[in-house]
Amino acid sequence: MLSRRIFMGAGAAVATAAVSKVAMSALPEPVIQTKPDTMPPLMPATGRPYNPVVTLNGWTLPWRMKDGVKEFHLVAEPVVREMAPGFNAHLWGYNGQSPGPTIEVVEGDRVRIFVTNKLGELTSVHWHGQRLPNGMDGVTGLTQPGIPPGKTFVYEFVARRPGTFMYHPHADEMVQMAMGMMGFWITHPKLDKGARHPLIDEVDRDFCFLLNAFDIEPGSATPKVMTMLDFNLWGWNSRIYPGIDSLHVRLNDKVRLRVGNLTMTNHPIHLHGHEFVVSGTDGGPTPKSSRWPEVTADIAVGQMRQLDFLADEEGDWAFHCHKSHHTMNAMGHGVPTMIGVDHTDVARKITRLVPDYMVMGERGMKDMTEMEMPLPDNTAPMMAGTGPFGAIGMGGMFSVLKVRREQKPGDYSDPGWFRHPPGTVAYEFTGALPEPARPAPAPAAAVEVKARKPAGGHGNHH
Ligand SMILES: [Cu+2]
Repeated sequence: MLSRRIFMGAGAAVATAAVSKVAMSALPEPVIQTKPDTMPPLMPATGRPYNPVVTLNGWTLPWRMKDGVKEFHLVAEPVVREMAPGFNAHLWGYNGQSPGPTIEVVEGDRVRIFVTNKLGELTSVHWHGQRLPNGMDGVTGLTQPGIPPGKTFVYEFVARRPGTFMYHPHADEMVQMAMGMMGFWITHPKLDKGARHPLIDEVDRDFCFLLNAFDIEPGSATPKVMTMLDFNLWGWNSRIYPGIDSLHVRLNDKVRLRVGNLTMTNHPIHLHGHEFVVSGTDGGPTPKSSRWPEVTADIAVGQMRQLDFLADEEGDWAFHCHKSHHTMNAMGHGVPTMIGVDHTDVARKITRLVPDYMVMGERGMKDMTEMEMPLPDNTAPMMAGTGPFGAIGMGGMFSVLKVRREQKPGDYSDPGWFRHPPGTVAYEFTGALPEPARPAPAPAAAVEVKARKPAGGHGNHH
């Protein structure tokens, strides 16, 4: 539950005649979120108006206005994040979740962020991509001392240019980012009533999420923080499919997707059924003359891409990272390829010696999605998700864009699976075939039939 305690009254109007207003005013009470659901957009009740974003499996941090300044309170702390149903990770984050809440402000806003450190070590917050005074840039040792455990620091600056930004620690960041400390920041353009920004088009739906990666052994809950490349969980906002919510839009909506990458590799993010343009980066909106249609945007490490498109095709459209290993959950990388190897006989012999031996991937790996395999407690299956036609067989960085004619403006609820008009679904050919189709035979010769029991790596399938 989002405990949206109202800030008014928190300070009970202390007379602040001669004392520093920041030092003496009570902190805004921190707002904590404990659920990983996608929260509806937070309509601004105070400050300049703007069209809010929707954070996938996340939320926007409420603020209080104090003498014309927008005040936020971030709390860096250990959190339990449900990454997918049945799988909880012990991460570090902000205000109850990893990633932290999205911060939304308007160009020209003066912003004050209180950051309380409830971790056992120093932290800081770097406001990735912002124009700000150097001493507010959040680099421990370089622009400020680290925030000691138990202490609260104050950052204050004017959100000078509109765009999409991120925040993350610049203190022991290998560990703190591997543990899930990051968040989104949106600075909406300041517009006079009825005015249009030359480069930032108005959209009907505006979604944002961060790409992140974890290395958590099957059966455990805490990430291995030394991992550099061989992560086994590829997430969007610290969720993995089928834990990532689908994105629900109305037919002919103008849609914006803001995607930031705080992993250690690039992610080609691919949308089915539509073309988008890259309308912005963390450097700001792109000139219109520089935009061309794409269906995949490669998002490099430390980058943000803002993708705009018209949702003019009804259906359930896959939306995913195009690196096929990033649409899988924890698995054993040490598994040999068994496609085409007929090991019926050898498996029988092995089973006499190793009773729990399981023949893997003889026809490909898809069998894994339908197999009832015993998994250690607190482990997400490698490939999962069920659609209207059966197992989807995906994990990791995968979701679905649902475009519906009947979706109401401003309604973000799940419309269910698409009901395809008759005659528009791929179907089986039932006429006569020139030759009967047979499963591919095993290659006759030169096959190394060496059955190894998958082990090592983060192998959890036996
Ligand atoms: Cu990827």
